[in-house]
Amino acid sequence: MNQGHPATYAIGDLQGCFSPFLQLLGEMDWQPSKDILWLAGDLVNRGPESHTLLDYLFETRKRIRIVLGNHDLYAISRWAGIIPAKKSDTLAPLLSDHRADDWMEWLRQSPILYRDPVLPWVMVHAAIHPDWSPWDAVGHAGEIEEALRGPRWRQFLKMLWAAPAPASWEACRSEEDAQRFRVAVFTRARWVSASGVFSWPATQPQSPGFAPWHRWFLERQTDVSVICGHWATQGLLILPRLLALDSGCVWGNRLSGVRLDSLEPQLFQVDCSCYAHEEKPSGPEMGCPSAAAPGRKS
Ligand SMILES: [Mn+2]
Repeated sequence: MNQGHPATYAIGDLQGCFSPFLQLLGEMDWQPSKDILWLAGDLVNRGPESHTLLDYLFETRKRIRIVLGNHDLYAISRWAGIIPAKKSDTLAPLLSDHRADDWMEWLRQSPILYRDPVLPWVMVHAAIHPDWSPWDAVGHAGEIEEALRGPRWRQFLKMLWAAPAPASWEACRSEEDAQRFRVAVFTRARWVSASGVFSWPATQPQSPGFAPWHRWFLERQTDVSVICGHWATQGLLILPRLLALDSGCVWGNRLSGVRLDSLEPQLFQVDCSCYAHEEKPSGPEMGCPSAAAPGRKS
């Protein structure tokens, strides 16, 4: 264990699955009074209990490090009234809660990239561009964070939704293109070519020459270790400098977490098969029991 550093754990995509989250915290023996928890983004949406989950995270936020995922940016945009609801959206109970403004303001101020001052890990939701050094990545993430926190944050979100992201940095023709590209890299990327052309929506490569972003990244950026989520169909991936933690809880697979301040990452998992349905998860009638936040009335 890392002497003098609090016990630190990281968990993959929660997507509003509050009851497996509490179960996993129990398996880890996570103590909010002294331990730290990292969450790799996509905290909300698709699952049934985004509101209960955000309530818990907001109340324990001093012990929690988060990065924003594509679903979190979507939720902020829905809350701000910038985009209409998608069919698969499960955010209604969250958005109608009287505490929603506090929760969503907290998300809006949250980072896209988290770099720990002590532990050697950098956390993003989806990916880092294979050609971006850690310093470059911090700068690109900072451009997004500044826009989201700044006075023109609504215009920024509207702009993000107004046009698709260019497929490569070289194809960006304006600062708006560059912002759409940065957001897509950090929150949605999976497959990319050796020359840095991304295939945004794809969970499968669309042509030969594409590889998972981390294949090029780990080859080219040798000084950094990355924690990410987002890629449930790839599943849990533990490599020497990569922890890809989305093991598809909301799809009925597992919720995964690791202890980071040990010599080797130590894995914890809980079963989420109560979420396994033929249809996409759609509401609180799903099979998993709902859980109230400890110490609070739900
Ligand atoms: Mn995602």
